[in-house]
Amino acid sequence: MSTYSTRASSHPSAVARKLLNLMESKKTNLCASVDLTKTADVLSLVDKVGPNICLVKTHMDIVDDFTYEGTVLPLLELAKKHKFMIFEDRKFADIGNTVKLQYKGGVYKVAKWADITNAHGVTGEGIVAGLKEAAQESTDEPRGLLMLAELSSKGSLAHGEYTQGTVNIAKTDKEFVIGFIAQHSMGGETDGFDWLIMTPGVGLDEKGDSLGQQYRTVSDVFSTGTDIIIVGRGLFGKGRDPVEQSKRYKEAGWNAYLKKVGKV
Ligand code: BMP
Repeated sequence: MSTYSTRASSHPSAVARKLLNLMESKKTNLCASVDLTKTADVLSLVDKVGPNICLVKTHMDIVDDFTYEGTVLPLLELAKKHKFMIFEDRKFADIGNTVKLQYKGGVYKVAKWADITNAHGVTGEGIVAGLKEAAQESTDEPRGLLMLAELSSKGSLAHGEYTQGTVNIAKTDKEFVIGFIAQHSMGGETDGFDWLIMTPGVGLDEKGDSLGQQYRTVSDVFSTGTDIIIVGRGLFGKGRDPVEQSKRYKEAGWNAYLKKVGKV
């Protein structure tokens, strides 16, 4: 198992290289999922957890008072201040031409500001090509895509043949597709791929929620191939102190990583 910095030195994606280097220098593989509905709350949470994370994951379509100037620009400032990257969890799932329009335009213009976004494989490989065209037409900055190979929620249909089909779609673009939202490693090493595995559904205190979410522990997800843990309510849920919790998950994630690469 290679270290993040070794992987950074040879990764074909500029986004992945930047993220892996950031993880090594900040000693964190924690992605904060900031699922809050007011811009002020999003920004305040991000400012608190910023020192302990490598990535902020947003769902901008839940932010009631979203504007580019009021929400995105201050978030980009915080990204500079605390050195983290941004992942809009948009879960695109349409034909290539439509996702191209959705990623580039509309209210959110995700391609303009998010380093990373994600997509389902259900519509086939045109989704990768469409999103890539949108990225190239929107910005000179590097952009990366994660495919949703598996989901954390109870009863998810994304397993077996579906997951394998999604992996095959990811293989169509080695530079733009940087990895997966998944619960396990998706292999690929023998074919020369070095995919980042980002795993949501991580929680140290609860087993799930009332709407089908299922939580696994940090050490459990690292034992099955995770590179980055995605934590939402574990950081900001009722009664929790986000600063304390982000330190706790950062430490748990980093220790699990060190163990995996044989450094402890
Ligand atoms: P929480 O840690 O509060 O359960 O939040 C998990 C976050 O990860 C949510 O934003 C959710 O949309 C996302 N997510 C998930 O929970 N499971 C998946 O399989 C894929 C996701 O994107």
